Amino acid sequence: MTVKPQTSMTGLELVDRDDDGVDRAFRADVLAGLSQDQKAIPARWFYDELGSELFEDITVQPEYYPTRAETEILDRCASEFADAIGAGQAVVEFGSGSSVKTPLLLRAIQPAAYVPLDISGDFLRAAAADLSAKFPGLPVHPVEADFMRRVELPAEIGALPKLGFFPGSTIGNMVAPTAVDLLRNMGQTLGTGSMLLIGMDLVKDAAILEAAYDDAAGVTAAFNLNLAHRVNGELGGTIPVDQLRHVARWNDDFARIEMHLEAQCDITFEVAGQPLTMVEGETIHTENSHKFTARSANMLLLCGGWTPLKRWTDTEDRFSLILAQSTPPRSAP
Ligand code: AVI
Repeated sequence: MTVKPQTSMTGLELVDRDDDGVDRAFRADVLAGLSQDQKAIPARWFYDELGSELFEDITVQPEYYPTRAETEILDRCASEFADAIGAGQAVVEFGSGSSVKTPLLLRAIQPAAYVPLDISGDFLRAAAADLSAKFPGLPVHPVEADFMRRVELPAEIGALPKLGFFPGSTIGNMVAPTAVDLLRNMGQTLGTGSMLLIGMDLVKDAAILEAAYDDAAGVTAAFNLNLAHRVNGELGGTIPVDQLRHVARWNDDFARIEMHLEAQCDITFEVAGQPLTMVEGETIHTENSHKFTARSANMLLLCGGWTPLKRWTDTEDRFSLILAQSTPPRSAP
């Protein structure tokens, strides 16, 4: 089974294809992105089957600490999660939780129901079956939906208190307006007074961050370059992929790691019949991974309608999990 990060920024299952079988949204995003001054392709297109497998490989690379750090928090602080959250919650996971993280949380807090939300029905069914097998008495209600929008939750959990779970720091892959929209939609999906447990990666030394996104084994490079291969394979592209190189660099002004594909010489190519050029050193921007401080994380949550309640970090202070509560809308300070 392929694994993808817990987000709807991943491969879409309900694909709108033209008569030649081309994914219209992929083509539109790529052509629009490559016609900008700073060429760009949205990160959601990383996750075809190979991209999802490469992402899974990234998470076990020695330099890529976020998955291990977040898992350590969930494991080490289980009793604190139980105290802060309490039993009897309907846990609504944004993205289907096939990873080890979800069982750690469910074991810690003894929920009344589990609702995985995912746009990909296959992932959803696999994750739901996996969780049902691990927690035999727990009602599991999978919902196939794009959680970037407001989602109607199953009637069976209507009366239960709700805890949203959004691990992985996928929120960091969004620019601020998109992240705020998502947080607001999560609040509408779960209801005022609900809680959210969200993973957010922390600002740290640039060298550690750049290594995490440019591992020595070259897995992240392969993940990034796979996007160009995907454009060639699916959109009739002629990008000379061997003349692109993976670049991961820390942008201090925006507190984010940026991934780019950089032309190593002047190149010309076509995508979907469109002629394109890149001069040596020019890049295609493929991903942002924002990193947070305690304050910037709180500010983002507040902008999205969530009041931070409690924060946990791993023993090396690399990654945070924040518990927040959906705040009633207010018109005055
Ligand atoms: C999915 N997301 C949280 C990963 C991250 O760390 O930003 C995606 C990733 N890109 C390269 N490595 C990992």
